Amino acid sequence: MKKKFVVIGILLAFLISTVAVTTAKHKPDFKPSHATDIELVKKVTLKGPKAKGGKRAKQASTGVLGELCKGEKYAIIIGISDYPGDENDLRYADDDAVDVYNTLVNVYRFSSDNIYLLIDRDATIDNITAAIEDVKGKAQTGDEVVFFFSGHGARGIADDGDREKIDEAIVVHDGSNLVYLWDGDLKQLFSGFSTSRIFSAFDSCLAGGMTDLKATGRVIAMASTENGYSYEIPTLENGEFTYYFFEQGMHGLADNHPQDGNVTVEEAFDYTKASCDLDRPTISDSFENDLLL
Ligand SMILES: [Ca+2]
Ligand SMILES: [Ca+2]
Ligand SMILES: [Ca+2]
Ligand SMILES: [Ca+2]
Repeated sequence: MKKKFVVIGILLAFLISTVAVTTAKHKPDFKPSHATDIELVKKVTLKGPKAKGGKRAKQASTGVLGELCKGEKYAIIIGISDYPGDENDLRYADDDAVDVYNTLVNVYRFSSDNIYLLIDRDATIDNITAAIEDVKGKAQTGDEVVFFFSGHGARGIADDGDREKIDEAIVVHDGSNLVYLWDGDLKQLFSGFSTSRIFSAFDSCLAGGMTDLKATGRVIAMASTENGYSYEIPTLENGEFTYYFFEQGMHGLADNHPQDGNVTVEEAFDYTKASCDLDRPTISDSFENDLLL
């Protein structure tokens, strides 16, 4: 938790816990796939200050605004700093989730009624799958769905319905143990949506493995390559990717292609890629032209 925002954080947590959280009505029956040779790949919390600099990269943004969302906007936001036990805890993944929540509500005018915010102890496999099924039941053609995860990643050999030799997972929990939600499982959970307008973002190690969620109309932004680490930076009080994408980029700093008062997902990605020193963000963009949330 950020020290200077603790009071605000407590207030916000109170508000969220009393009014804003939409709880899933679905009774989940989803079980993640069995896997072997699992290797937990922990997000790295930087010890010292971050190096200066940045790189120019090939732009993801075309500068042309794609079709706008004319329907409802839904989001599932997950951030896990406090995993069961003390071995695997992070510092800023919970802050990442709160910042993404605030960005969607304040910048992109999402209704808090349509946001499932699952932080720490609430980010159980059952709550996550129930939230996805809930949104799947609600979202109509033309509606928009955002899925965000900040926490650890893992790799392993999973029976998750695809033909990959090595699978990547996001790491969640069931209240007492770590639970691995594999790329093939997520692909299955995200199949059958009525809308193709789905943006997902992963601030975790090995996030690049989540390109498996690719489908027409979707954009997937990932903090790292399929083999790379992701980092959280104390001076930024966030994961590096989340900070540049949501905290800076989407709050206006990425608005340059064109500078029109809107920050598209592709603009935010370009800004993030150029700004990150440690993360190596990757994108899978199957949305025609630029996606404005
Ligand atoms: Ca813990
Ligand atoms: Ca897989
Ligand atoms: Ca713009
Ligand atoms: Ca695009």
